[in-house]
Amino acid sequence: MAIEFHIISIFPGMFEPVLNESVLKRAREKGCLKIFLHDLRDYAGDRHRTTDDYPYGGGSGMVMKPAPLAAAIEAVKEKAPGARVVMMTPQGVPFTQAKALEISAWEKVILVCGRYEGVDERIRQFFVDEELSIGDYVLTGGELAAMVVVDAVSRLVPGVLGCEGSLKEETFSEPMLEYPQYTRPENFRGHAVPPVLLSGNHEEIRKWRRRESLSRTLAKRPELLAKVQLGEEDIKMLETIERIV
Ligand code: 6GU
Repeated sequence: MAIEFHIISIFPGMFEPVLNESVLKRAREKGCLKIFLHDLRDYAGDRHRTTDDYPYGGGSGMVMKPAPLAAAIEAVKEKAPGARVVMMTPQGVPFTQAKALEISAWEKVILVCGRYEGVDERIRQFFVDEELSIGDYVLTGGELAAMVVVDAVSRLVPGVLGCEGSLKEETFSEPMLEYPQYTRPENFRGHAVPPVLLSGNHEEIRKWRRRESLSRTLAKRPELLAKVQLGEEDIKMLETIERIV
């Protein structure tokens, strides 16, 4: 399995330092992750390689011109037939783990990074399949958001992570927070590891971890619990957990 990302941006240089480290670097070397960067300025028609202009109707800020974006999307679509076009914008639908899983099954993705105060509405209407936001705050542009999407999606593509087992239990596949983890030493500056983890009793360890996940989720992200399919054991455990908030 492999996935191919095409990223359209006026700052293609932002991506390599991030996408050329660690897991993603190795995935690219192995060939299961392909990333192509496209400089939007290459599709500007003028000598100054202009990609923005003043808004009709006035107001502050600049708007990304439609022509360079349309030309870039069309050219990239020709190199990547069948690719879906995703625009990164704070107006998009929230990017979630479920969305990451959906995208990880696509073969080719074009990520368009918005900049300035906005993008000409006709691009959104006629050239983009969907819009994604990574959260309720405003970034100076879609570049960091696109990197978040590439990272979260890539690690779900078979072969990208060395150990596929680590995918199963993690946060948000079931929308619960993870239990606390410890490694050596057994006593760190006077603070001991919970004894159950040293007991060798796998059933007790499983129960302790489940209870910790439930209590953490209840304390920090109670709204997530509504989405979890709680079992009989979970409900019993929750009854013994005091609500902290
Ligand atoms: Cl995708 N773009 C920008 N500019 N700001 C954001 C965002 C995207 N997601 C959250 N904030």
